[in-house]
Amino acid sequence: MTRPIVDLRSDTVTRPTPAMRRAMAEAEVGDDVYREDPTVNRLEARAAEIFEREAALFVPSGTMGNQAAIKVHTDPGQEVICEQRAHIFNHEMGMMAAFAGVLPRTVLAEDGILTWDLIASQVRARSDHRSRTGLVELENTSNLAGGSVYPLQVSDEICDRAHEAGLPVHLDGARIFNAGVALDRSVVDLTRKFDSVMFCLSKGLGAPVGSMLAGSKAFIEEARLVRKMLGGGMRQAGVLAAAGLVALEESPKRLRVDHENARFLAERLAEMPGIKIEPGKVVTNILFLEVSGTGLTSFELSKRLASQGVLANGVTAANMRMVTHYDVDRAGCERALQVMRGVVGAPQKAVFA
Ligand code: TLP
Repeated sequence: MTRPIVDLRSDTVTRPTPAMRRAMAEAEVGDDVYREDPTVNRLEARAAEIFEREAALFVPSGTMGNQAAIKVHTDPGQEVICEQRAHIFNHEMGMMAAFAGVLPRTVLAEDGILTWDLIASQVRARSDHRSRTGLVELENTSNLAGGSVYPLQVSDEICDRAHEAGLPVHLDGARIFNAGVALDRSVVDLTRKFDSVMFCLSKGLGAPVGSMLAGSKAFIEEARLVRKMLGGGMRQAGVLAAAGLVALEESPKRLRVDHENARFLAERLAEMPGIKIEPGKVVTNILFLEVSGTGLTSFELSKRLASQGVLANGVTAANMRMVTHYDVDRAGCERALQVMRGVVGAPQKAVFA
């Protein structure tokens, strides 16, 4: 009998739940470019309500949401201050330069968590010689820093001080509901001071497609135009929005399970030969392992795990990422650990065979 795959590559791999599929089949639809899709309209209104914002916009992906926000907030030639591991800088295909014509000014921060002190020294005012700062961007949770979470007073202070300096602040909140669960705070508390917020329906919340951008009415009207420029006017998108509505109502309350599973994995991986991880730092659903002590690169390790039905991606040669989500239960985690033990515990001869 073949065993089911344990897919720890990302929480993007979640498939729609039966409730989502039912809602999709029954969705009322219309043409969303004419603003006539009732299900999209409901999703946008509900997202705005949950985040206590004037308006929200359904976009096909987190990348489009972030890039539309950058385009609306900035002018060409300006700089965007973000953490060195930010998704907008590393994983959005250079789009801030290609589309908005802006430069990233990156700052390395411990655990991916910027502070106002780190940002302040990078802010460039109007000058005859230098490009000017147009935007500050934070990511919560910070994906490439291992799902770390901004303490509320730190992100609040950044927003307050950036605003005093005349700068807008955008939040890449792809996993903001995970941050909310980790801090036991509402997403409103975590996001109220940001000028705009992007969050994903298609990650831990489990919807098949889509992200939301939330902000003021004026901001969202501009972002709607940018979405259209990017080819993101989706017509009868109610079939997707229907799954998003289910995700928004049902999924946040179960993210705690993903966090417990991530900590469960981290604690046991930490005991394996050649693997380094600090379980105490695993506070949401993402874990990074340092694997060089195993004698394998993360890419080789990844191949060996895959051959036994466990999927996890190498990020750098020394680092591997695992992400827990709705489609991986505790038994799946146990199976992943068992396979990992078999691979890293194998004698060197077999390892390099
Ligand atoms: N992240 C993906 C990959 O692109 C790395 C993943 O598997 O984690 N912001 C953050 C913080 C993200 O992690 C992602 C996706 C996005 C934005 C973009 O979302 P999509 O994939 O919907 O464009």
